[in-house]
Amino acid sequence: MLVGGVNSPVRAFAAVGGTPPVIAKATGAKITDLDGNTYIDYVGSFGPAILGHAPQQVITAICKAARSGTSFGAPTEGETQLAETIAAAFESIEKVRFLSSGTEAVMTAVRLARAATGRDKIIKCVGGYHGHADAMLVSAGSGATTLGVPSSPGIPRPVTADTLLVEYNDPEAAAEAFRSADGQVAAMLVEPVAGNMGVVPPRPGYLTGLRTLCDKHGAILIFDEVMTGFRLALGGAQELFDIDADLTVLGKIIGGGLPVGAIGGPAKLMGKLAPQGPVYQAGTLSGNPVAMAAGLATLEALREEGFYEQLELRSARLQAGLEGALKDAALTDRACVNRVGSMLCCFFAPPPVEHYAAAIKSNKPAFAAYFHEMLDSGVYLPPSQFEAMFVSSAHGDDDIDMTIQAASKSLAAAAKLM
Ligand code: KE4
Repeated sequence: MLVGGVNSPVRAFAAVGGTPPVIAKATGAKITDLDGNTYIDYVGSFGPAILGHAPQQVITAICKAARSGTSFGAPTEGETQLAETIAAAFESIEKVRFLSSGTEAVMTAVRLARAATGRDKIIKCVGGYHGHADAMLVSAGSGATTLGVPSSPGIPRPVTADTLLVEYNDPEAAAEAFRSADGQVAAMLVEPVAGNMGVVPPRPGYLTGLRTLCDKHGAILIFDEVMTGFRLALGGAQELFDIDADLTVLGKIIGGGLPVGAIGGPAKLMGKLAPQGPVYQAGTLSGNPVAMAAGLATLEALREEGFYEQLELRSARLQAGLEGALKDAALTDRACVNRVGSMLCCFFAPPPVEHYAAAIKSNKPAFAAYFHEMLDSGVYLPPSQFEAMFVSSAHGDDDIDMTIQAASKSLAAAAKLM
């Protein structure tokens, strides 16, 4: 009945083969399929489940909010409270607009940047994923040009003509793109930690370099923190790397597992959005009270003393264990683990993996073999080399130990294909 059996392509296991289990329920770090098989889950709904699944405080908040009505199409207290909580965490955010997905939020941030600058061009990184709005679905054009061409049928070429592509972690490529389109660039849109090519951390100075380029060329720096926001720190990558974006895109964690997106930034810029300003943006379920309650309960838990320190310890232990398993499988010259905070991935590509060009050299059959061996061992990884594993506060030491044990066995299977 569903196209491809799913409602989002990555869930269909196309990158790893096989048929995805249908999940019946999830609690804490575990998910259980219809056949009763339980897995240690590192998908975490692709990011939202930083507290693990069905955390009591979030479920209680959802039930309480739902009993008062699920959606009104009118202002509520909860949306203001969540906006205040977000603004308190991000120095660069004075005003917030909620939407219902990260895609919508990116689309709006780009429209706002174009309106604010009167310019059309957007620079994004090859391998950066910012949702499925037409202008974002671009792949590198022919030759050395950075001009984006549609990466999906159904997108008119002119729609992507103003999207320029550069290599992530390549400051010179960004500088060249700004030079070649001098005076025409509305914004640089970047995942401050790339999480959609697998996990690729920013090289020292890269993000600061983008900040300087945007200031020099009068462009807006948009940090797509849909994945990193509240994941890497309360203030996301901006706190971790001590850099302020002009516009911040959020999603995933701020909805506590319910559909939410958000953009945030200085009042002067955000004030251009309707109804205060002329830049139109709207949504029936934007700021939905049940989603706001779920987000608030989630962020409250993240503010607890020591939350991120504990998550860092667990995540570092997992990385060390996976690296040890790679060493035992004699794969350290052909595979590596990249991690920033509680987002990580095991690349089946020679280290270091610092660019998309390196990430795509990954041995996909080896990853697929590793993925299925892990699944058979009760560990559910994101079903693609180009996704991030997420550790939650619900992942206990036993879960980490079991995962490491499973990896030792699974990597042996992968090694046969490398
Ligand atoms: P949504 O429209 O899926 O809520 O958000 C799009 C988006 C925007 N920006 C970043 C950095 C993102 O990672 C995403 C969505 N991430 C993917 C997984 N990498 C969602 C999973 C899926 O597409 O099913």
